[in-house]
Amino acid sequence: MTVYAVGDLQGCLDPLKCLLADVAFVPARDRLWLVGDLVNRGPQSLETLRFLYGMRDALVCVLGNHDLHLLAVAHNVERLKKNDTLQEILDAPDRDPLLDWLRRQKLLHYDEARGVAMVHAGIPPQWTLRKALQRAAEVEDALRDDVRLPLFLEGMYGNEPATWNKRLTGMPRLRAITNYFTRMRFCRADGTLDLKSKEGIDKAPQGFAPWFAHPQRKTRGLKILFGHWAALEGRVDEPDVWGLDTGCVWGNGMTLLNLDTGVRHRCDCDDHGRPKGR
Ligand SMILES: [Mn+2]
Repeated sequence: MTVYAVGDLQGCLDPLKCLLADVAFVPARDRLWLVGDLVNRGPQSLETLRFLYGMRDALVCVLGNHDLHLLAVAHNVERLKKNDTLQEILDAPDRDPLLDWLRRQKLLHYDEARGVAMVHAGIPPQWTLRKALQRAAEVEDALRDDVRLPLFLEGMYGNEPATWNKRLTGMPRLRAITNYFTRMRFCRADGTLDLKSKEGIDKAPQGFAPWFAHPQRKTRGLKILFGHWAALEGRVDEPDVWGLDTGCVWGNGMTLLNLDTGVRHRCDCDDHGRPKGR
């Protein structure tokens, strides 16, 4: 068995298929980890979800902001935005099993034997792994609860509270947790979020740094895989932090990491999220 991790798919199925063929991936034997944002913006969101669902026993997946947005739209608590490419999923005859599988995925995965964690956006500097796992479970529980699910999806939107406080309760608490795991890029050392900037590290807002760069970050030493931040182009200047979003949907590429060897495989993509020259 070989374990691979792939960056944000965003509805780009062909590059994923190319990469899996390149490494001769066998679902019955190997494992594929996904950093989330499986759908949206790209050309094949429905086909991507179906493909993953068909090999779900071989997957470990964490949810991204686009995945949560899909769930919110499907539960009629949010509308599609202009650039969303999710309508085909909403109209699909098999949408229910696909969406039900999606909402049972995690926000944070930790493989104790490998000492590797995976999250869509990041783990805020002020949280230990233990606290992060507990807080991810709070949101995961809400997603799995039929009664709480629509209330959570309706309340999860918004940038406040920008700063974590362990005495937060209710929806503000779940929103802060969700924003850390699925939307964070820049924050202050105390975890205060800036959710507006999407640029690279050289464009950090005054007083802010990438979540992984804070010297006092409590998860230092832990291997962490993440996606979400295409502007980094996979370059992270931290020994144990691996950025896998290389912007396939924006005409860059898709990255597949062999977790056993550390070798990165790449599929270059055109502006439509299709493999280039294949
Ligand atoms: Mn994202």
